[in-house]
Amino acid sequence: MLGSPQSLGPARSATQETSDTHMATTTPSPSTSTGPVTFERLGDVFVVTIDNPPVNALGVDVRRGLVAAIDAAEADSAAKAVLIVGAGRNFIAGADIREFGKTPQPPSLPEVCLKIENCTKPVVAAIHGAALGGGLEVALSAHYRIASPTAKLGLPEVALGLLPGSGGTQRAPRLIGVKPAIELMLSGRHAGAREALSLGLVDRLGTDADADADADARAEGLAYANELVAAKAPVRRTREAGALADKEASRAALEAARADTAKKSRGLFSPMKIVEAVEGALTLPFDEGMALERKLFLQCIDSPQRAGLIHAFFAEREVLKAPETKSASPRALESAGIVGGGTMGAGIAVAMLDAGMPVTMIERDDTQLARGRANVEKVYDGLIAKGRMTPEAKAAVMARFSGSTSYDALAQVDIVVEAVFEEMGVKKAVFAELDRVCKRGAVIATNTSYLDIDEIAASISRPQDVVGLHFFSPANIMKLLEIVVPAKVSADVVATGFELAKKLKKVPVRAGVCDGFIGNRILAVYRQAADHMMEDGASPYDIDAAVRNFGYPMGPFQVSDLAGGDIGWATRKRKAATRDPKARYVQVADRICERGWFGQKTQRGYYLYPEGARTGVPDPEVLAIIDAERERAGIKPRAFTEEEIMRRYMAAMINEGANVVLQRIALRPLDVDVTFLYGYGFPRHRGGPMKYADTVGLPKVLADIQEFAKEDPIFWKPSPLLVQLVERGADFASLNQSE
Ligand code: 3H9
Repeated sequence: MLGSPQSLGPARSATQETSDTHMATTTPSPSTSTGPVTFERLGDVFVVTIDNPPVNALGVDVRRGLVAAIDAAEADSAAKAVLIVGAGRNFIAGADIREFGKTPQPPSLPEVCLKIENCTKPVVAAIHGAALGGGLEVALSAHYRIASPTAKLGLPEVALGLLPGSGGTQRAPRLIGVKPAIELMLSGRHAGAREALSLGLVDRLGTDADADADADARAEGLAYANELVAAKAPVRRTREAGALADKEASRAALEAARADTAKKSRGLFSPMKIVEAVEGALTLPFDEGMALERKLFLQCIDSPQRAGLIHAFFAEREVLKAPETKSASPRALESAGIVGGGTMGAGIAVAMLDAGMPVTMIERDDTQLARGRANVEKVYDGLIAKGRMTPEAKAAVMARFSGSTSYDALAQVDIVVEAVFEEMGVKKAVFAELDRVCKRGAVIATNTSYLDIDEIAASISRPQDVVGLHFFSPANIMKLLEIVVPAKVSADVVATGFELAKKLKKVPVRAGVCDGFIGNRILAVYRQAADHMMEDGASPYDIDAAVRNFGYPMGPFQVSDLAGGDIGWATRKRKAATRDPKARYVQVADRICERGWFGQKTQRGYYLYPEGARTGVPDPEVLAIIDAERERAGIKPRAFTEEEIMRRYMAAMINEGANVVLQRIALRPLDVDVTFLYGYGFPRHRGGPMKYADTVGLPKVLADIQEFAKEDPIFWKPSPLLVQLVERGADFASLNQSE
């Protein structure tokens, strides 16, 4: 429990005994440490330390502790100033996100902030590490702020579907003006300490920050507080700050932000609420502005977007906790080899070069090697053309790149990623070479999208070293990395895959071996649902529009045009022999590909791309092909609403997602969610397909599937997992605990 006023007895009496001697300002009081907030007086300064690992989030105990600390500081007559610091790596990372959606426990954070601001003694916040969200709002409620040079300050609530709800929307504009304050809130970005100083968000920069950053922040904060005491600095309340004095400029900045938000925040709830709350800072007295902020904050808390975004926040951290990352340590990962210099191989090479690794590329002859190198250089030349890289920086990166036509050049590398043609025979030939040349303990990875990695692993003498690393194109940009775990791989190789993802700043998801792993396997199913709807009466343009309106950046037919229709065509031909002859097969895509219309690269696919345009326009000839196919299949087209399109599209995705979890291809539903958020453009505010299913309600999803099954029982087979969960009254979230 927290320090009650009674438990502060010794601290108070120590002060009282010496209150009128010189010692009163130099003798430390015993510290009170009964919870995550500790307080003690050091001379004139009452030091309040928040120690709530891992990131000093402002959970209920911290909030209570802060109130108790301010009360104690007020009561301590020898305390002339108060210093608030964080223990560990951060000042405060914000409100405790895990508390949202639960019954709120008093005191609320706005009350805590007001308490701090109303303190009658100057309060100093000494910031190091993160001061984010509620953490920055606590700092803004203090009267003076000092930040270490590496501190990061921001109001990132928007990324969680929220707005700063502890006075941030009212205090930040008053302190630094509408324009920079609202920009911080709408972007959610973290500002560095120097920028924070120039904005006026902090008053002073500390001088040092290293491994002992919290000790430095405390020492420098203490020195600052003592200086303020010596100078008899007054209490200085942020709510009385004057940055809104120029009413016209403030209003202009607000209206510019409003117009920009209306344009950019497609479907997102909280950005416009931020604008509304900041408008309150301009038009209302502080207390009323705070009441408005609270009202809007609670609206955000209640929105499903908040639940989706917070799910995404935790899910992307949870995916890192695979069994192998807990049980094993990664192997060395200093140097890399890539086999294959096509788009994928070159993209992976760039990702590794960007992470500072030396990369050796293998190609079969000099011409192909030159092409591979050119593919790598093209990426950097693009950056130079946009002014985002200097030729010197490119030269420095390319100095770490080497190429060879001999596998022997890979003898010393720590990891090799094979990215050659998707054909089992070709892959096995490459693996035989790698088995021959690679040093013992090297990780041998394949970037295959579909092939059986167990079979590839079994073809060499060291299956324990073989893992799947499925990058997404363009590999230097796309964040998702599926780490595909074959049966015989050793745990430290899997852990090395996760370590590589960290090095490359990618989001790793552990996947089991099957055709398409997590992402492409599920994609294959909902893509068919889209094809069925197309043949049944919805145009590809209707379907794309429905999917975009759901929040995706693009619809499935636009994606197909971007990726190149020939890729899917080749896969369909490969699978033709094994396809269930009774299963429905829509031939529209084949008709389009037979004409050589492969999408953007051939200037037409489902859409027309006149003169290389990147946004397509609907093509009447495609509609005629679809009509002809409907006729051939004996289908009388019917109308689809957007809602029906999305019900079917999502039901197919969720059902296959459930199968993937059931078969342990994905460890948990959240692994499916992260795969789709980072590899397939799934709208983040919906949290991922499995979270979305929970939001809609599993009984409803199952009922949809059962209804659709009446038309096509082969395609629409309810996943046994979905059925089980509905029978138990459970949801996907119940399966999300890490193992
Ligand atoms: C807010 O403040 C609302 C207010 O305006 C109004 C309130 C009324 N709560 O990221 P890491 C956990 S909204 C609970 O791996 P890093 C995280 O899940 C909040 N837990 O470390 C992980 O747990 P685990 C606004 C949190 O060093 C562990 O801490 N603030 C919170 O790479 C380590 O996290 C934000 O949005 C939290 N607030 O990065 C900031 N934050 O180990 C959110 C983290 O069990 N946080 N955890 O997996 C961050 O951006 C990063 O965590 C940070 C550290 C940069 C601080």
